[in-house]
Amino acid sequence: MSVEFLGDWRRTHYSSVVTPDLDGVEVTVFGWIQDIRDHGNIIFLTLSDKEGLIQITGTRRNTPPEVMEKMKSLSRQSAIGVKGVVSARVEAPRGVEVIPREIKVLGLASHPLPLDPTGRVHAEIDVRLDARILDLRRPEPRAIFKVRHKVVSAIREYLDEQGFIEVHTPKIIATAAEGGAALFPVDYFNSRAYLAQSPELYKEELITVFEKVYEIGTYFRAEESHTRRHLNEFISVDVEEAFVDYGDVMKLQEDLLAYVLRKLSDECMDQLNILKVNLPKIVLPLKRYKYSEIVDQLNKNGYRLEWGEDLSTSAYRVLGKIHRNEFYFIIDWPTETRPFYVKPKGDSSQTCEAFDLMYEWLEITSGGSRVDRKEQMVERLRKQGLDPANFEFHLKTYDYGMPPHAGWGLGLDRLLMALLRIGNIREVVLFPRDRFRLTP
Ligand code: AMO
Repeated sequence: MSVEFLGDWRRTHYSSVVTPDLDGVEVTVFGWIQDIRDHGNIIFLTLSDKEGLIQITGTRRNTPPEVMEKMKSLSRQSAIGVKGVVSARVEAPRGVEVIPREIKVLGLASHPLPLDPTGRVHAEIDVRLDARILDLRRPEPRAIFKVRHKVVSAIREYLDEQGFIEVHTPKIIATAAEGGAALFPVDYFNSRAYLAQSPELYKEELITVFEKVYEIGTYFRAEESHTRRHLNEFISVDVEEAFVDYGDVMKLQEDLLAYVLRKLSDECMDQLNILKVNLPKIVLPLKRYKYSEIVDQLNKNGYRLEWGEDLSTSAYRVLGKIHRNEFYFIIDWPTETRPFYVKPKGDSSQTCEAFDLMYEWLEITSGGSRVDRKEQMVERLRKQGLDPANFEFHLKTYDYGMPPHAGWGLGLDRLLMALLRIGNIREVVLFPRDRFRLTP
């Protein structure tokens, strides 16, 4: 079968707006063939477009013979255009179908396909990711990415409304902001550069100009760990604000979360139904547990943790059991567990003004108040074994009037996992990058 030209054919209707009240109206629809059922005198073809499905029904009585022949030879997932007449019929899905007059084959699918996009045949995640485009044609991934889109637009709406401006900071950088171990090096002409792990230092500098900034960006970490919550490339929503502390930005974080949840329940019910999930419920303010309380909770539940230690994956798993269906903050972490830019609390340097937003076992966000005095910054860098000379440009900003400030970085992919109760980060990322996957 040969592929035809689009010519002057243009879509008149998406599938979703072809409804029984259009009975008798001529329409042009485009899409991909999801399914074909050939009963001889009658052929049903399910066409899928970005809005949903519409049934195309060819019959010996109403459809030209050459169109019937064409329908018989079409392959599933081919892209086609159909000109035909809408027919209201109760037995058809959604009570409506299109009787084709003419069909154009616009893009052929060659068989066998590596997986079945109707989802009737189960496929493991690696098989699905290898054929990700076909996989994305299944209703569930489509629903996930529509929800993801809505989450991103809700975040932008909310932060814009609060007076933040969106910024874009460099992704090719000269020095690490989040520790050297997890940097991806890049050949940069005659020198060595790295892929950005976060916009941390830039966003802190920018609050001395714009006061309230945010960035939704792609970041890179060369972590070797292969887990269900880490990727080597991920999206973070970063916020930074001047003249506030970590309490203020925690409030911003939870208000934003409530806004996103409201938006999804108002505008994404169809997708949530496809995914069969109920959104998590939250009551504000979210609980704020001190790190020391978390240590007690873990020890009471049989997990040995000394004050000062960072939480391991198995500690998080225990926390997940204690805090089922709960979004909560862990605050006031030991200073040693946090990066150099986080501000130690009051006179004590033992704990710092840091927090994580958690959902059950999963860390969604980390943030805190920042070191805003140059001398303290130099001291913190040295304590963490970093050379202040490598941070010359950042330290210079402190000479131009660095106010107290605070902010956070929210893992967008992890937020999706929590909202949709999905256990593997790869399900919520279009083309995930991990140690073993660089394609497609
Ligand atoms: P942190 O390193 O905790 O903090 O990162 C912020 C959030 O980003 C997400 N995240 C990841 N998601 C997927 N794969 C990864 N490998 C990965 N690493 C991190 C997590 C995490 O909570 N500069 C600070 C933020 C701040 O203080 O403003 C930072 O980068 O959800």
